[in-house]
Amino acid sequence: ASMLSLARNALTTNLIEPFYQPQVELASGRLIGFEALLRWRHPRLGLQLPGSVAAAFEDNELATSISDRMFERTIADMRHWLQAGLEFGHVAVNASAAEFRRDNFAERVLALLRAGDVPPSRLELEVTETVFLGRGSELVDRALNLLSSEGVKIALDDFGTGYASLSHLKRFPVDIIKIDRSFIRDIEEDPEDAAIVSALITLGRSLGLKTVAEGIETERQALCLTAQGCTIGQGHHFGRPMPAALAKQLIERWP
Ligand code: G
Ligand code: G
Ligand code: MN
Ligand code: NA
Repeated sequence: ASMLSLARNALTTNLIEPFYQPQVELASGRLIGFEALLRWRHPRLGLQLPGSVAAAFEDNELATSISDRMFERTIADMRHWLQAGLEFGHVAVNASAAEFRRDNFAERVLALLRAGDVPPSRLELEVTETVFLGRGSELVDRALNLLSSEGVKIALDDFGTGYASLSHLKRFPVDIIKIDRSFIRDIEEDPEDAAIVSALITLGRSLGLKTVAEGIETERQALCLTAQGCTIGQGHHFGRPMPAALAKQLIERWP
């Protein structure tokens, strides 16, 4: 069967789900939220990463269904955690440029939050700078401003690897910048990476933004970033992406 028909089938059989990766406040070690990452439990091939559904994302209708599924699931999980009295912070969900250009994307997300009784401030949207480029940018502008005015937080993902036009930070309602893991990997050995990361942290602080360092794999990287004043860390050092049930246990047990 083609990847498309497999993906269609995965949707109808509920095999596409968010995994949750913890985000930690570096200064205190507190758990402050999660990034939701799409995973597909393939019946024969096992757990698949988002790349494996890339073909499905090319198909408009299917991409919309997958996106809807991710928002439905993450909002349902947040609702469940809130009802259980668990303080999980926020959940960050990735949204592609195509998703933002869909009719009523913002309205649909806000309606799901309302229906689930989840405060919009619990949701973060991770976008890359490609959402600002090309055709349909008025739609993106509108969607971002509507979401932001309702309290949804906006994070710029993979910051520093794309166009990184600083005017985007001024023109759009950005709350958080995520420093790409390609800069973090060699931060202790490579003075250029260290300098770039330090500049991004300073930039974020001056603009009143939170900075998330991605792909932290060692204690030493975490310490180095904390010393530089980075606010939030994410990476295998703190935890790998995990199913909702395990994320719930993590919230309950985090020191
Ligand atoms: O999850 P990694 O584990 O492999 O994620 C790979 C890429 O897929 C990341 O760049 C991430 O932004 C993207 N991604 C993960 N989950 C989603 C999702 O639910 N929607 C979209 N649009 N992108 C996602
Ligand atoms: O592009 P985006 O930042 O949304 O995607 C995050 C990607 O980074 C996912 O594929 C996720 O599985 C991966 N990831 C998360 N933490 C780490 C880490 O500590 N090391 C590495 N190599 N990858 C990570
Ligand atoms: Mn991301
Ligand atoms: Na990223």
